[in-house]
Amino acid sequence: MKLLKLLKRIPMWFMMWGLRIIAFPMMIICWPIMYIGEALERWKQKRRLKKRLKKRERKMTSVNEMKFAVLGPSGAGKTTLLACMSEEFERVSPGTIFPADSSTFSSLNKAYRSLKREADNPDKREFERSIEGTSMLREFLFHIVGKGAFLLVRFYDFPGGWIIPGDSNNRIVIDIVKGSAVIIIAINTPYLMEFDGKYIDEGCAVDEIEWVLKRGLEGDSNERLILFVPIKCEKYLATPEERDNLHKAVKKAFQNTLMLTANPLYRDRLAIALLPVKTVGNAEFRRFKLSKYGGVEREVYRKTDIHSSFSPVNVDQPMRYLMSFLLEQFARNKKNGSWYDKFLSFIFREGDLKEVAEYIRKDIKSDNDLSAGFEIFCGRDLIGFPSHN
Ligand SMILES: Nc1nc2c(ncn2[C@@H]2O[C@H](COP(=O)(O)OP(=O)(O)OP(=O)(O)O)[C@@H](O)[C@H]2O)c(=O)[nH]1
Ligand SMILES: [Mg+2]
Repeated sequence: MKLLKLLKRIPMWFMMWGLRIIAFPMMIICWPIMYIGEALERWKQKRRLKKRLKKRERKMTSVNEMKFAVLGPSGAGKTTLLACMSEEFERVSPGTIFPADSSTFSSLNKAYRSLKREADNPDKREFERSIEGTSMLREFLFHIVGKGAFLLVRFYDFPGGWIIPGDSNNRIVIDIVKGSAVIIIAINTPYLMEFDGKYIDEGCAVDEIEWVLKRGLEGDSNERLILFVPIKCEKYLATPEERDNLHKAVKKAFQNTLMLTANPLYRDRLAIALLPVKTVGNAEFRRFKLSKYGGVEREVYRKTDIHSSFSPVNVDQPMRYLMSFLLEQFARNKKNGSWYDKFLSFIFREGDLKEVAEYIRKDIKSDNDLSAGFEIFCGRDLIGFPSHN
């Protein structure tokens, strides 16, 4: 650079000394060299910046990859919930999420389709098991796509038996919870509500879930969203009184987790909400078929009407909550980024996810909407709701 500046000055010096006869030829020789040199330097700078941007992008991918997981015992309905959440969300808000690879959602689509087929079957009054249990850890990837930017979301489905503390895969579940910004707890509602919760240990595994949560949350300072999602709860959402009873039962069962909201270690970085959903809509719990040992052999569900069809309610909402939470985190990380990150983001016109966040929040239901029967226990602002709401 110093040499380039010198080349610019040499003809000027000759001009100042009155030696125009030398100054003009010097201009013709030095200035083109100077311009070529400067262009070369700019090109080198751009290459260096590009390299650094690539490095930064690598960092962004790992920083901005968000994870979530569903916890619940075997048969609670985790896979079904994941399938319905993504399908229903995609149906009501098309063009927002995209599978990151072609195989990602195919197994979930299959689960969704067989649930729908069973619900729509006009020849059967009883609603029977529609999918097989999960036998191994499955990972799913999708992108939330905004204007020139995207957020990679990874989520996990694993066999419910893995949450039992003695299980050899229990450590994997704890590690998944440790790495997940959002944890969904799938509550097998009939076990919580029937016979005053007599069979709660068989179908809800509250102690196991709270144990995994405790181990997964301790020792870090990350913000988390915990969503309690009661499923198979068509029967328990019919009237405001029944909804109230459901809320009371969830609060009583998971009181240890809810007590975290009073703990100064967690208070400001934890959002917890209760979102009961109807995944099927037209099948209600009837009774437990008991084994000869007195335990539950299976649940019996009946369609409300033989001609009724699959009619999920609010199944897109858990997806909206978790996405809104992840996008809120993404926006805050970006706002609190270094000046260098902001500068690069400006220079390269990096897109943002503001519009997609607005789109997702447009149809989000809060606990102000009494018909939804939702309750937000803490962390409204972390989810993206105004805190005074
Ligand atoms: N009636 C009714 N049945 C449901 C609902 N959701 C799931 N099921 C049934 O419950 C069964 C178990 O659901 P899964 O989604 O496989 O449960 P899971 O928690 O993934 O179980 P594992 O994979 O064994 O851990 C399915 O065969 C469905 O037929 C629901 O909302 N209502
Ligand atoms: Mg499963």
